Amino acid sequence: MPNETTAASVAALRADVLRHITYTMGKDAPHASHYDWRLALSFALRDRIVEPWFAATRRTWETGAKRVYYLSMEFLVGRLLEDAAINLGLRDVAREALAGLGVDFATLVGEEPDAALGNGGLGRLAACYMDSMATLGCPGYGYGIRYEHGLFRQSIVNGEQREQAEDWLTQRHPWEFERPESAYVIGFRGEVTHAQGRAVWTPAETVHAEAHDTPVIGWGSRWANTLRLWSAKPTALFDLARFNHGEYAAAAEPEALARTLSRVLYPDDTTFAGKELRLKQEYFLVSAALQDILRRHLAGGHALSDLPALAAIQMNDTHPALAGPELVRLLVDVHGMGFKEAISIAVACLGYTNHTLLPEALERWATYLLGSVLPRHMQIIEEIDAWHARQHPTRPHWVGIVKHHEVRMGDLAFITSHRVNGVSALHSKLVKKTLFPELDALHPGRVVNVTNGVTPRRWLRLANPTLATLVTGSIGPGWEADLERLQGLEPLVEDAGFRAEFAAAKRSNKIALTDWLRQTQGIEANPDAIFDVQVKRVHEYKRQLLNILQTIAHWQRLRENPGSALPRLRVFGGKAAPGYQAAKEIIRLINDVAVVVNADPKTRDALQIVYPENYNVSMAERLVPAADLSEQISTAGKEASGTGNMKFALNGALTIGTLDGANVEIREHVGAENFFLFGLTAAEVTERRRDPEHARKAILANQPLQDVLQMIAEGRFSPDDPSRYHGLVHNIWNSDYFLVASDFAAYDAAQAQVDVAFGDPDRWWRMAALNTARMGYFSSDRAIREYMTEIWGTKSAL
Ligand code: NBG
Repeated sequence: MPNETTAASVAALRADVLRHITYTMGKDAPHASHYDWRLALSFALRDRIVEPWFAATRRTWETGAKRVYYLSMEFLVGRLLEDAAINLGLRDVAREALAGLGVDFATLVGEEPDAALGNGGLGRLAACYMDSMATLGCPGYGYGIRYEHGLFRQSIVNGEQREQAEDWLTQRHPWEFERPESAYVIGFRGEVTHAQGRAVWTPAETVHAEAHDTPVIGWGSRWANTLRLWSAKPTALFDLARFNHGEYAAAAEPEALARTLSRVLYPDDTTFAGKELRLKQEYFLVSAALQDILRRHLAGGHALSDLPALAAIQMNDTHPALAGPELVRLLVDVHGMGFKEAISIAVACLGYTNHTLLPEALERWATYLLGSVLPRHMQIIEEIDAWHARQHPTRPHWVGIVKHHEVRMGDLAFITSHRVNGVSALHSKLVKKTLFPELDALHPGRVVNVTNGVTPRRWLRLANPTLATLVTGSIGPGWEADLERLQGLEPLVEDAGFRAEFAAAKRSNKIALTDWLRQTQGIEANPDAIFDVQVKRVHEYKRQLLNILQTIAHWQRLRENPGSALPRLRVFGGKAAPGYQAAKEIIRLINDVAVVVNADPKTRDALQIVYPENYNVSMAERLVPAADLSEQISTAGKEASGTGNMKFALNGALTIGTLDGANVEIREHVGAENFFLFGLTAAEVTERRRDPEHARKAILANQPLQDVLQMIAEGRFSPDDPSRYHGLVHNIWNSDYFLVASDFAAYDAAQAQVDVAFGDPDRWWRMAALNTARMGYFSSDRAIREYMTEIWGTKSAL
């Protein structure tokens, strides 16, 4: 690490913080608030990022290195202050510098709002990948939208989710640089005419996309890349004539219209929101990004035919799938290239990552909508479709992009990319077999797998300083950028002293969580209980329902036989999409059950349920280090990968899980004996669904489950409204698409195994430490290296 904590570095940072208090915040130090100090510190750290950032940019220009452009509608970065301090090697320096001024570093860190520009795994993955690209010296840009309102704030009122607008930008955001000079015109609607053999699109509406750049510094400050987020601005300022006529609201209309484009993040990533505004947002991002990419390429004096040698463009799911048609449009209509050359350049540049098999999440736009919002793109999409059809005359007739008056964005992304990847081994196999079997057969080798990863800087070093210190003390520094080194812990696992230290680190994290629960939830939790955590978006396929049903069965057994199980704290957290009623009902059920169970004097010491509201990245940073047990219990074949599963296992939690997504590979790496496996496999799930009686049979075969459903149906957890959950219970008996009933018995048995293992501390801590030691593979650095060699064809510029 650079930047030792020396008296000189502390004094220098302190002086810079004071300078920013005075000249940036305009405050006299004795009157500065926490807010002032946090911003001043952020500016002082940002100053230290600027030099390496410039150096990286200069080096990329000088060496003519290929750049990666990561297009994503979501970047779930969370807080940035501590992350920047850690990657700069200045966390301790900052703490000391502030302490000398009578300011507490941790307090400032805790007051930073989360940048919640994403929904869940897909957006957080993009943020981890930005960190790894910067750490590996892979020259690159993240392109996204600077939403004024990120993911909604969740509160739980009488057990129910309420949504409030999120307002991270009401405070000054110190990490970004506004670039009013980097603005592009983005068009919508209008008409297409032809002149001199070329199509001329005259949009009826236009907005400006204005860039905001946030430097992303890598570990050890050796490289920095740019996260460039676009915000929408009107092309025409407000209408002075109308204003002068007293039409004040109408005068401001163009501005309001434009701004809606970057106003809100769509709060759903698992269903396809067929909204015109969403389509416009997607095109807004894609067009701004591609205009910027071509401008940079041409500024370097390169021929357009050289674009694939210098630019790799990755589409994060289908949301930016208009990148293919937009690139073709710019090359053909603006730069006069022939269609065939343009499409082959597009395919050579583009890659597509698929993140879901759920059919309801695959984007499809009605042709009349796409054709009216983007008339020229509709023509180009049809041209691409015809070109592809000509190349594959023997293809099955149902293969194609435009079918049944819809544009299928998955097929578009596939056809316009040279590589398509899934995000875990199982998922990639299913992408080939079930999602795109025909396209896979036409393009053998195009579909590859890159199993997801998470950044060890944030998810171990930052979030879990106690364990990070133990790791460094045991195997030396450097694992943060070379996570496979964690293997060095393996021999230590046999050492009782090491295991005791490992357990002590976990215990101190659990105590910290207990303190937080006391302060925020008013709950007195027992730090010696098993901390059993399920945090993620709430969705039927993720089966929070299975968890709460088993919790009720467990509670019943405890009532009959107190002392029959070890104490447990069951933590749930996560948001449901506002329009997703079934998921909201599950949240309510969990909270209703919590009220009854937590009030039971018979079981209070042995079982507690908590649902802290507004789960986000910074809450994950508290929960992950404190968990003993990680719940990864989706219906097999539904979770593309999961990344929470990786964070928990890396921090020494054991997984209870199905053979789904990356669970499969996690289990292979940590060892089957260190993983609580249960449930049907993906193939068995498909098979079981063929029996229309599957749920009924499973329920009738399992008395505890039958009792649980009976209690819920009778209103035991909703005495004020006994029929509240009739629909839910009816649905489990009669359809149960996600096979909660069929997996219940196996899950219940696996939970009993957890108790057995936790009751044997030697065994448990050996298992837990082996999880940490064997998770090196799941670093996002490994994943990004695979993207660089298998998909992007780029090299480190370090
Ligand atoms: C999510 C999957 C997760 C996966 C992340 C990141 C979407 C559409 N998909 O299983 O559900 O870990 O993507 O790949 O958000």
